[in-house]
Amino acid sequence: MRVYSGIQPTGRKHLGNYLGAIRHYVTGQEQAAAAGDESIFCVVDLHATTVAYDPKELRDRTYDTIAILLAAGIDPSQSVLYRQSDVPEAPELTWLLTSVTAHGELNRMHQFKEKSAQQRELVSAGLFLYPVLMAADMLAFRADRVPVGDDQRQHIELTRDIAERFNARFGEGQAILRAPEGVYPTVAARVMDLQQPEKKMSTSSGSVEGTVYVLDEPKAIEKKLKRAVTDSEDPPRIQRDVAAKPGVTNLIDILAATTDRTPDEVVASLADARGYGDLKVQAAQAVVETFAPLQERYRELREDEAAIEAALAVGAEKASAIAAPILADVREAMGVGPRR
Ligand code: AQP
Repeated sequence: MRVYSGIQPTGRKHLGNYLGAIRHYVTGQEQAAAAGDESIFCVVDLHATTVAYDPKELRDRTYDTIAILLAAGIDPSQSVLYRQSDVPEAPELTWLLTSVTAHGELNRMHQFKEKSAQQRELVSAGLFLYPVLMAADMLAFRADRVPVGDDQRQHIELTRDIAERFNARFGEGQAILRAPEGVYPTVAARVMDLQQPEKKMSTSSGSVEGTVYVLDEPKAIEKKLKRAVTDSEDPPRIQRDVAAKPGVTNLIDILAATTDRTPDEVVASLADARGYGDLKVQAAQAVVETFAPLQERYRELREDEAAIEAALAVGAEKASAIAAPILADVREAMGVGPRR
């Protein structure tokens, strides 16, 4: 049972990234190890080049993101942790998979529509092909389970379609590529922006005050959560209702996820609260406590870039060793390169 997931090297990862993905990487790492298999985590620096970015910053932001993953509990002796650009197999597979990916499918991707609208100077072909590179990442490793947030459902579905189409076109009855399963959190699969709770918390399009970063100071975290937009229902009602009470629902889910309780348990524990103040204070405290140990470890790990590079070199070697034979199967099936 192989677990795989990728994350962008934006450096400033937010609460949505943490609750929707990063903390489930650690659970996935344990599950894969228990099944005697690898879990594989990738910091996707090639994906980061598909929108306007600063080349002088990309390496540093990649180190930041790696240090956050290590601080959150990814253990390179148990998992494969690698930088996307260090391993050539998935980029090669991307090109090969374009032969079984429809232009129309890529045109319908929500993320492409949203991100292309944000680009001022150039909508790159890379942004259009982003989902194929993402599919290639998972398929180059024959991943079984992919822990991701709810916003990635369309990408996972496309990956499954590409794998199945590849097998039907080139497999001659064999499943050369494996269609992975998306694994979505049961709570906080889509953390919403604290100021605009009808929109997801986001790196590129969120509000500054509505986005809590993993590395935010405790005071900043408290301020953002205490100022979270709720609603003016009178009397105030602490209940989950995504459509009518998106802000309150988001806070309940954040508190539930950070205290390992169900949303129902959180609601029951606040039955006597008179306003939304208690909910906000408790959510702020729980987020601060969740991030405190991570932030401490991050500060130690981030300082040593040579150690990060050394860990990445090991990760790249392990990743290539897994992906190379899978790529050889793909090339053979497609008639590309010399006969085996
Ligand atoms: N709001 C969210 N709630 C739950 N999960 C989320 N994820 C992202 N936002 C939320 C999950 O985080 C993982 C990494 O996402 P990414 O690599 O796309 O990183 P990012 O670019 O920093 O994430 P954003 O904020 O989603 O960026 P924008 O909005 O700029 O594209 C993924 O598993 C994702 O599901």
